[in-house]
Amino acid sequence: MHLPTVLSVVFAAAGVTAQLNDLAVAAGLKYFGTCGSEGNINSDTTYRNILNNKSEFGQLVPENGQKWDATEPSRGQFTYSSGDIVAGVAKQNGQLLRCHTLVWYSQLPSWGNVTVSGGSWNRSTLQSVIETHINNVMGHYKGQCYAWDVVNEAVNDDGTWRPSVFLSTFNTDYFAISFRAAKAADPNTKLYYNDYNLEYNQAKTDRAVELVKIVQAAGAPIDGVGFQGHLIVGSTPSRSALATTLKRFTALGVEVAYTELDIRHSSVPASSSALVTQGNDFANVVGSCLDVAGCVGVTIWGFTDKYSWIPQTFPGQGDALLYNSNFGKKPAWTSVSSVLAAKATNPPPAQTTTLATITTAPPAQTTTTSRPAVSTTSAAAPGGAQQTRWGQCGGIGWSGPTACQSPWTCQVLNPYYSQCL
Ligand code: 9MR
Repeated sequence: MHLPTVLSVVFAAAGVTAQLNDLAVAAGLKYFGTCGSEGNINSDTTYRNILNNKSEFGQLVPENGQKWDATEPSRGQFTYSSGDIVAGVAKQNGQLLRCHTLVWYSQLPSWGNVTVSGGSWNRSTLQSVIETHINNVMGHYKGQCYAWDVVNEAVNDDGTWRPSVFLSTFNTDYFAISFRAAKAADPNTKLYYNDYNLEYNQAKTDRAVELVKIVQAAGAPIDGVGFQGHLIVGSTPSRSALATTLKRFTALGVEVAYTELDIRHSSVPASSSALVTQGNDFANVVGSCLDVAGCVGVTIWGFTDKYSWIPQTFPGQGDALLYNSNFGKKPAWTSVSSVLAAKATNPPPAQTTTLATITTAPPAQTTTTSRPAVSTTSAAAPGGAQQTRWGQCGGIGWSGPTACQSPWTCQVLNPYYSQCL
């Protein structure tokens, strides 16, 4: 039987679907989400229907609609027609909304002959422009955003501060200015610093750690750091290395999340073995989030290879997502669902005994009162216990029973999930 089908049977019996957000929540995350591409929502029904599915994606991010050039195309003139598209879908479906992004060197507007990036600003005038922008945009979405990317991509890959009108005007003071303005505009949303290539734990990561410390030392609020996760098949760090890097930030008292995950092939079409490697890479990233208390969720930067920013930016590369161009689920989808399912069915020993724990909430908050029919065997049972039909019996991170009740046998479906079939 095909794994998604197997998982569907198991989780349907337990009261949840084997879809990514349901599995992620069952595994203890707040969400599994995707960005939504404004242009395709009303033109592609298949795309829209998948995006609408809260069991698959419990959180959405506007891909472009909330950026500065979209929201304040003329100075002091605000428009939300694009930003409201994805926000509206999330609202309609009861999905969380991640909001993206406020102070970024890119996608800045042209304001006649006075551009944000090219204008001759002093501290006072540019601070007023930043505060006006943040106040208006966050004001419009007040109460709707689980989190906001307040400052985006302020560090170069070599660990130096990225040049921008903000850096040249304020040096690093613009971080605290932006986070303070954000707190004033919407005190109840999580305020994030968001960047790519933090995953490699090198000079750029060191500088991002410093950024968080700078904001904190200024007495300004910062709640989270977003690891964008624009990664490359075969060059993605291991699960444990990724977890180590995430923990550098949670040690500072902020939460972390993967915010724009995609893992691209260096050349397409990908071979079948490259598709498997891609699946393992995705599982390592998602698994690292599961391994770190304080990693709240994973967002992929689009779900279908049909629509992705990558081929335009990296010609000849791509196919970086979980669904192919025909909306078929790729091996990477199976790997992600498996690593989530493994955690959902294998909560820490002190917390539970059966699959019933996955029906309502993260393991720490649940009880073990029902649905013994799904799995009568303790997930953390001592040696000798035998798993029932459909139950997990192996896989990376699994510490429960590895034998199956007769006549079922333990079959390896992938490195993360073996099952009694
Ligand atoms: O996916 C976005 C693409 O449609 C835009 O053309 C591009 C413009 O800069 O931005 C892309 O999204 C970026 C995100 O906002 C910030 N991190 C990097 C993403 C990929 O470039």
